[in-house]
Amino acid sequence: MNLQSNSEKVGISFDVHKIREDFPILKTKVRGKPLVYFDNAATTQKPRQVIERIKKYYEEENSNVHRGVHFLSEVATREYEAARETIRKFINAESTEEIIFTKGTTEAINLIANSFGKTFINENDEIIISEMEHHSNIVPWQLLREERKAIINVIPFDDNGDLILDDFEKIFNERTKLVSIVHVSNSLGTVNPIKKIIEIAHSFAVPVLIDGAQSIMHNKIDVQDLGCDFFVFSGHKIYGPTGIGVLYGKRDLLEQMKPYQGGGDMIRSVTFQKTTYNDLPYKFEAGTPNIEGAIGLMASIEYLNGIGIDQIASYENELLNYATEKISQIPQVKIIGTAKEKGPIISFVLENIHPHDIGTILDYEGIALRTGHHCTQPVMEHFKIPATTRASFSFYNTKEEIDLLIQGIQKVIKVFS
Ligand code: C6P
Repeated sequence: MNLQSNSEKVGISFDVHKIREDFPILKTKVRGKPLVYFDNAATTQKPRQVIERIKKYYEEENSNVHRGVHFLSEVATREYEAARETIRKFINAESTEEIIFTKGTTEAINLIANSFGKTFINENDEIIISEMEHHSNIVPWQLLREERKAIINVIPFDDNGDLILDDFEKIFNERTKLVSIVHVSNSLGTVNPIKKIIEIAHSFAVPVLIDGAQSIMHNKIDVQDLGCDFFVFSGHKIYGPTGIGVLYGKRDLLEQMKPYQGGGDMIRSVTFQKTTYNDLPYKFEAGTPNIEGAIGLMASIEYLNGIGIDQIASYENELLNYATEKISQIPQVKIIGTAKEKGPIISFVLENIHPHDIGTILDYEGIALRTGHHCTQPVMEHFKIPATTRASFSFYNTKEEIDLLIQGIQKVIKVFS
């Protein structure tokens, strides 16, 4: 099927076929078939604007930051800090001091578990997470639990994938120190009511960390409006490079927290007797940072701003509804994750066919999706399944591609029947 045939337009300025032209990799052929990329929750593809910005950095600006008085170091520092300001604006943080560059979501959560943990969490203190967390928002707390003898409380979800919040207030007590919760589940697609969760946690004076790895690219995030204390995300899931991510934290908390790692940039002065630390945000950025990554991430955010996050959200929602309707018509398919509010993610299982077989056959059709437990083994345990097949959509996907997926699933069923 010619993916360029039907023009799908949402609003006046969103033309998916024009947008696809910005993503060189979408022209790839997989075994002679056009690539259908539905693994966007794992990582998104990069527009030419990001690729070219990184090339420009290495061809014209490459230098270390905050270290030299020479021209190139000043240019690199200016661009690196411009990236921080772009991110600040994008999520509406109050100040760039609250924007810390990390390797990604995982490192940002580990930073908080280590630093906030060592500063505020002691024996028998409690942390609340949910049953649908990614391993990156479970294991760092377990490591802390081992070290500090802390307690982890888990909010359950129901069989649709909606959090059960009826008893949420009852989990809190004077030893509760943090709620750490995913905004959009990567394996169920559930959009959690984080504003309500934050409000409840704050009524007990407990700070909240939001794992925004799967929400930052689909929805407008306003950290001041949400009122969250920490918000973390990865650059590679928002059309930017790998190896860069962001930790937003409220200034008063970050100021109280101990440094995460020691080294260059995070110090003010060092003697063998005593070291004093740099101001925010540098206190948490030890060593030469990922300069190229920050600049590439700035380019990806500028690109998204050019399209408009609301247009993106509305188009991706349309894709989700279309795909859900089509997939639901196949009797052998069971969708895992039918929450009231969902991001553009569909996990499913097919009766008696292992997801890895589904993934392999679909790969021969040129369709890239993810099979496995998606680093959410407790979610699989909830449904008593080993794995799911997951299709996750981006604004560069089309309804024609979803039709190809449906044909692919029907082929899988035929092969195994
Ligand atoms: N989920 C997926 O295919 P990193 O790897 O640090 O960029 O992101 C970790 C992470 C944390 N939280 C959520 C909700 C996530 O979805 C992810 C990454 C990928 O679903 C890789 S497992």
